[in-house]
Amino acid sequence: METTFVMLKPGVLQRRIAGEVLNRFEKKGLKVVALKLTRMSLEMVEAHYAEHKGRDFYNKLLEYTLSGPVIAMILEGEDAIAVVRRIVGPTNLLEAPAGTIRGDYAARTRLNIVHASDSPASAARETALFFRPDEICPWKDGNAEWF
Ligand code: 3AN
Repeated sequence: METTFVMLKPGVLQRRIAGEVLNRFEKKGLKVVALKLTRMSLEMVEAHYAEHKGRDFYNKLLEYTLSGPVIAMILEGEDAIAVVRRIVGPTNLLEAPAGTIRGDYAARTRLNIVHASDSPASAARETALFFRPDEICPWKDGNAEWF
């Protein structure tokens, strides 16, 4: 089992599609083990997007991420990091196929709806940035004995 970090960007609440986006992950069978609606601080956003500092889209990305509340979550499942990235779809708008979240909901690469960790190291770092250990709530899956 693996956990991954996902953040629904401010446009998701603006467009009232939070339930639909979360539903994509739940329907796949991923377990939500932590979930919160929160506003990121400037320090958090800078830490979260540190690898993009200096890129031409960096300032707008920061402003957009700070423009309203985000929904942060931790999802658990077998190969959760890769599975979630496949459900989310590629970063580039033109490469995101229909059927992925970005392919279905994003009209701009910068406003591409959802962030999902791309490696175990970033999942651990992003999880720690958003959640205290006592905010993570593991629960028993009734089907687990058949996995
Ligand atoms: P991903 O979110 O797929 O892991 P990253 O980490 O490369 O992609 O990019 C972080 C965020 O920066 C993206 N979600 C997107 O909002 C924005 N972004 C990335 N590349 C571009 C780009 N070429 N033009 C505009 N915005 C971008």
